[in-house]
Amino acid sequence: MADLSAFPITKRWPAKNPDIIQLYSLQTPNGVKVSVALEELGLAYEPHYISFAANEQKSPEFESLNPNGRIPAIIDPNGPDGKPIGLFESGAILLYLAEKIGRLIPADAAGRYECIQWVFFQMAGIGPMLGQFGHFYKSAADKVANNSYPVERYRDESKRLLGVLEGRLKGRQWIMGDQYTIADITTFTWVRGADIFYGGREILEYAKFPAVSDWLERCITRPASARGLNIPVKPE
Ligand SMILES: N[C@@H](CCC(=O)N[C@@H](CS)C(=O)NCC(=O)O)C(=O)O
Repeated sequence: MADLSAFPITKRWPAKNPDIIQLYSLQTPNGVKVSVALEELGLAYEPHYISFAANEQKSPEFESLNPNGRIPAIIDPNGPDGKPIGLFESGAILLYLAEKIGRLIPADAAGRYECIQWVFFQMAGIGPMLGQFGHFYKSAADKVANNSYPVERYRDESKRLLGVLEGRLKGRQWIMGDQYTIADITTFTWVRGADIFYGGREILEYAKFPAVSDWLERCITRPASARGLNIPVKPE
């Protein structure tokens, strides 16, 4: 049985089965990226619900794994050289999981870098911009009641990025063409999130991005991806 005692997070969220991947997460756009990938890869894992309501992501135990105090994070008891590894940052986790199994990422070097390029495009663009849009449009709407500037700024930048994605997806089934990859997973979770969490579908004019809308539908109806969107479940 794997020894995870070097990871203080396991004291607060004990592993029932320390031999499988431990996931610390919540059903947010960044959180579900990892459960979707784990489901798609068919890997065994144990999800732990990190409560934002209780600010658990800022607890010393959680921050022992991710000093940035944000979900998602994982421990893989069977990391490189068979040793346990802890990881945070959803893009790094997706890349690690895809390369561990050799799926959800193109096998050839050029395709691999192209895929990583689109993962970075999401991590540095789509995620932060749609996230700021959601903050000002929904979460902090009362704070900007007399100032339309932040909403307009992030709305316009989000729409511009959706336009870039539209161009990429036109004539393609997935971001990398025929293969569903971590580039799709990291991106669709945010395009979905801006709609369902922030109610942004109309103001971001999704109707003007038909290739994005069709692709989003293809992503969320994949059985494994659909399962991952509902993990982790809030404990009773
Ligand atoms: N770049 C990070 C961002 C992670 C992130 O912002 N997670 C949010 C949830 S989607 C979070 O934990 N927020 C809680 C907080 O900021 O206290 C990643 O992709 O993993």
